[in-house]
Amino acid sequence: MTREELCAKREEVLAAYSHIGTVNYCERYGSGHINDTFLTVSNTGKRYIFQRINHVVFPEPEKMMENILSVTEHIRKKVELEQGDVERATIVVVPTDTGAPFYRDSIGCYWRMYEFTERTVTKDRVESKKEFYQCGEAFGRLQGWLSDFPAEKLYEAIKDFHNTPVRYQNLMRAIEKDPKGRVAEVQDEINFVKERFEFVQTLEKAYASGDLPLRVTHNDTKLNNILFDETTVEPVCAIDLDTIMPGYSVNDFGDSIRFGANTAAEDETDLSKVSLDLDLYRTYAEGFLKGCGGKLTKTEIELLPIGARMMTLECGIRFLTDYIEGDTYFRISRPSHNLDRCRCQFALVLDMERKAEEMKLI
Ligand code: ADP
Ligand code: GN1
Ligand code: MG
Repeated sequence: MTREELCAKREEVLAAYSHIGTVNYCERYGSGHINDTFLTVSNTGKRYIFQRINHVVFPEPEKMMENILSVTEHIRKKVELEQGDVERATIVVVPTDTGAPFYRDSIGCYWRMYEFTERTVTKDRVESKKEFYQCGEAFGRLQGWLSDFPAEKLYEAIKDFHNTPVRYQNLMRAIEKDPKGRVAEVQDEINFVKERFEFVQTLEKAYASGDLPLRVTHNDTKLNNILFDETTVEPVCAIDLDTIMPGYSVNDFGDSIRFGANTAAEDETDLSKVSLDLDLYRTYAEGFLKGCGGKLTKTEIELLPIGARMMTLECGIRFLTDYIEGDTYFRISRPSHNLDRCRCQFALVLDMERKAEEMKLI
């Protein structure tokens, strides 16, 4: 959809939310790779997060929104018991004028609105150890709150989302098809993945043998999916609940490390800048374990460093697959963006391999 088409649709959809008042401002917001996010301000001065859900990535938005409603209700009950700030502890879905949690527009796209959690900020890079510790604590706490959520009630928003062997197979299929003729230029990256075939199976094997429990997890634990209080920099809530599904705790840990403990940005092209910051790794681990409140098993704790390596390798595999397939999944802002992101992830995997012993000791 072109920018103009998107803007035209936005008008149609906002008319379905007339109860919020007249919209005075609506502009692109945030740095997510999947949904189209807009910051919207009504004439009452109230702010909203307005999103077009990427329904190629999320094929059944109705069911995904049901997940979000039931998970946020569960979280609110937990926070109420802890006498916390219920209003700000989780995202709040704003219904349409007819009371629905989303709106389907005339060309079949899905849109939703959240209350903007005021006096909060999101961060794309770790600015202090303290805030990374708190990010770990917040994601750990979320896992604790969800530990008694009935997993069978959850719809699997993206099938095999963090099933790394399946991601590996998807890459092999993309290589075979080579729809854009890009395979020849990424032989080094393909070999890098193939050399790690055995490693890719680690967590699925641990699950199959009963060593690794399936839990209800967030599955997209990037730093910018935590809202921090703008003055105290305390974590206020975890957002982006689209992928809450059964998963492994070690992957929630791992994806935060992949993104936040990298000394470079996710798409850094100067690979000499890419490395694992062991100090940040330790800091996050401490926060996450505190947040989980003793709920992780001995095996899960032992597998935390594997989770970090797995999520980094898997994310690199996903970027590479998308590059080969012609950039249809992740939003890009330059032609080689997905390849740059892939190379950066693989450089980080290499550094994690070098630091495996230290990670284990921590
Ligand atoms: P994506 O799946 O594309 O990453 P997100 O749901 O993470 O979409 O939203 C994108 C950005 O919008 C977030 O990183 C955050 O900055 C902002 N955002 C989302 N929800 C809220 C909210 N309830 N209050 C304030 N900001 C929000
Ligand atoms: C996507 O939506 P966003 O930007 O928070 C992706 C994650 C990746 C991440 C890489 C639904 O997250 O799985 O790890 O990009 N989300 C989905 O930055 O695929
Ligand atoms: Mg996000």
